[in-house]
Amino acid sequence: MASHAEIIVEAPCSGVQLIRLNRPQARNALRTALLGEISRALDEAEASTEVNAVVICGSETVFAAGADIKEMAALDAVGLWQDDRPRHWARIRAFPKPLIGAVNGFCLGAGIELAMHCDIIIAGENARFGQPEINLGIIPGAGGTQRLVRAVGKSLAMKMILSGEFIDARSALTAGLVAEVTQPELTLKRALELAATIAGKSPIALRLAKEAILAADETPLSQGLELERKAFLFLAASEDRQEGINAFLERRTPQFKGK
Ligand code: CO8
Repeated sequence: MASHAEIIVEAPCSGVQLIRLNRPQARNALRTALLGEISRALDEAEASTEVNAVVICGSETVFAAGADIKEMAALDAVGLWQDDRPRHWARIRAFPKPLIGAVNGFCLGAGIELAMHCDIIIAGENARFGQPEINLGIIPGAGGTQRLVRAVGKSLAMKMILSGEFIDARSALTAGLVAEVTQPELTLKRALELAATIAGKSPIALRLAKEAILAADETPLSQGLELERKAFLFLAASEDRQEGINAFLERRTPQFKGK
């Protein structure tokens, strides 16, 4: 694994790669260098046959406090236009393996946008989600206006983005932004457990399932159903499908190979 200054990339365990955001002095503010490190870690995770799922976490009290306001303040419109950030976000978005966010504490601005790039969010009771950009005279810039409305609906997304008010973990659960709420000390453990369960499934089926679910945001129902059908048929040619069915019939645990 390559060395990273602002994230900690742990050795894969049970098919799961853990990426810890590690910039505590700035509350894990996602400056461009940090986003670049996430992007490179995902390149490595994508290429590794040992990794079948990835978990991203922050600390016990902060997932990420947003973009780095000091860094962004120094950029004018041309600087922002030439910025590498959109490329890093696109990389995170295109990561084909399951990506799980373990969120404790503040998850704000670009932080909630990073969490929403995850396929599943597990939140601690102490999680606080917000898009406070309006307080800076700006709006979300890494997909917040689009992903939040899809995650929580129009009224709550409007309230959060127009007022800058935060919501707590329970409200995030009720709204559908997160999948589960746990005690803060168990958030990472639960995310890793869930990731290990997922990592034990067929890598090809996981990849196609993720692709089909994400396509739901981009396509009309008829096209989405067509995509699902094609993916379903494609899987009929995989060894993993045969292994899954055989294992069920033989009452044993399947050994998926991603073939
Ligand atoms: N960017 C840069 N530095 C930050 C950020 C941030 N987003 N958040 C915290 N820090 C720094 C603080 O400046 C402080 O540094 P220093 O010790 O050198 O003064 C250090 O982290 C600790 O911060 P606090 O003392 O505020 O820590 P608390 O634990 O009391 O509070 C909070 C934690 C609630 C997370 C608080 O720090 C906070 O409100 N942060 C900002 C949240 C925010 O507004 N996020 C949205 C950012 S905007 C965004 O994501 C989109 C693009 C932004 C472009 C801006 C162009 C002008």
